[in-house]
Amino acid sequence: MQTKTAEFAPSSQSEATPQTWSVAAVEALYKLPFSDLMYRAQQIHREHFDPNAVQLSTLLSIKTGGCTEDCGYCTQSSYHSAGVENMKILDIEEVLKAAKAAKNAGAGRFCMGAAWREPSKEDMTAVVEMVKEVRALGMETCATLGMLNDEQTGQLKDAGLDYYNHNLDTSPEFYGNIITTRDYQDRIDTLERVRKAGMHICSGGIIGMGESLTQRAGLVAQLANMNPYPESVPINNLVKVEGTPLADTEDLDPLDFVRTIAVARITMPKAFVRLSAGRGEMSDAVQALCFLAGANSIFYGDQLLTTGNPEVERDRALMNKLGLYPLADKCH
Ligand code: SAM
Ligand code: DTB
Ligand code: SF4
Repeated sequence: MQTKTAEFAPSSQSEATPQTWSVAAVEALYKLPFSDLMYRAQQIHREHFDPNAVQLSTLLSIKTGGCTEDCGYCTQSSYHSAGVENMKILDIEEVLKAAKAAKNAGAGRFCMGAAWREPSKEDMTAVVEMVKEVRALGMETCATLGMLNDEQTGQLKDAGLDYYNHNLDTSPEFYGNIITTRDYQDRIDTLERVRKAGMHICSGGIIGMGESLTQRAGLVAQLANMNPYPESVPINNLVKVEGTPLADTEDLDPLDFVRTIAVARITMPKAFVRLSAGRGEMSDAVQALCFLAGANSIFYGDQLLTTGNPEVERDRALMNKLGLYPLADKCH
């Protein structure tokens, strides 16, 4: 695939005058006529980015299952019975093999995920090695390992970690319906430590967990009001898995997902907005609407963490059909 360099990549968000978004203002965006919302999102997208360039991140679960947290959506929680085994951490060789394959397939960023509440000392030693070696392949690095303390953010920064993913997941008001083993402030504290250590933040949430429109707007407002807001904002559509408490949640109207992408684009103009989990269940037409709404990043690779993602071949075909190309952005 032809790649394109990041000539439209955003400059640091900290330069911009921070704008505060009330939940009501975000909700009002959601309620715009669909065409007006899309038009606004596209105008803003085109002001800051090449609208045809898409950032590609490949995910690898480096430690799967057996998690001590009770996140209601998650297959990896030991509170649920989604049939995911508690596995040990992958060897560095397996991680590098997957990273090389991702690079060869055209991914620019490699994201390592672990089913931990927080990493232990030994976990950190292994992850630091992985980050160094993946970065040495010339890829951007991202990790999502749960909560971090100051020492750990320092270790990851020194190892060369470019992005840390830690999602707010939902609004503060709805959070307690989904997770009880750690609170919203824990998440904000970790994100503040990541920022203080000088890494880029990847933070977003999940749509379609039974939240109200106001609560959905509440998540976007929380993200947009971070100062600076995250460089990368993954918007996940809940992947419903048998054995998790959210397995029987009512389906989200795909247009409400598209609206969320547009609202994220308008409120966080310079962020990479990632059309994340749930693409496997989306038609090409819905995905095309998401790109029109301002999504400019995807998870690329046949697997997310424990669930499937569209196959690389299908994504290549979709990108060709839409005239999209991978962004060869480098933040280091
Ligand atoms: N254990 C770490 C943590 O929770 O911070 C990192 C891995 S965790 C699986 C990363 C994120 O994946 C979650 O915060 C959530 O937003 C997303 N996620 C997990 N399961 C999902 C599902 N079934 N559908 C959509 N998103 C999901
Ligand atoms: C994010 O926001 N979504 C990714 C990544 N960050 C770590 C994870 C999606 C997980 C989907 C369910 C699974 O595969 O287990
Ligand atoms: Fe554990 Fe992360 Fe899954 Fe929550 S989302 S149960 S912390 S792996």
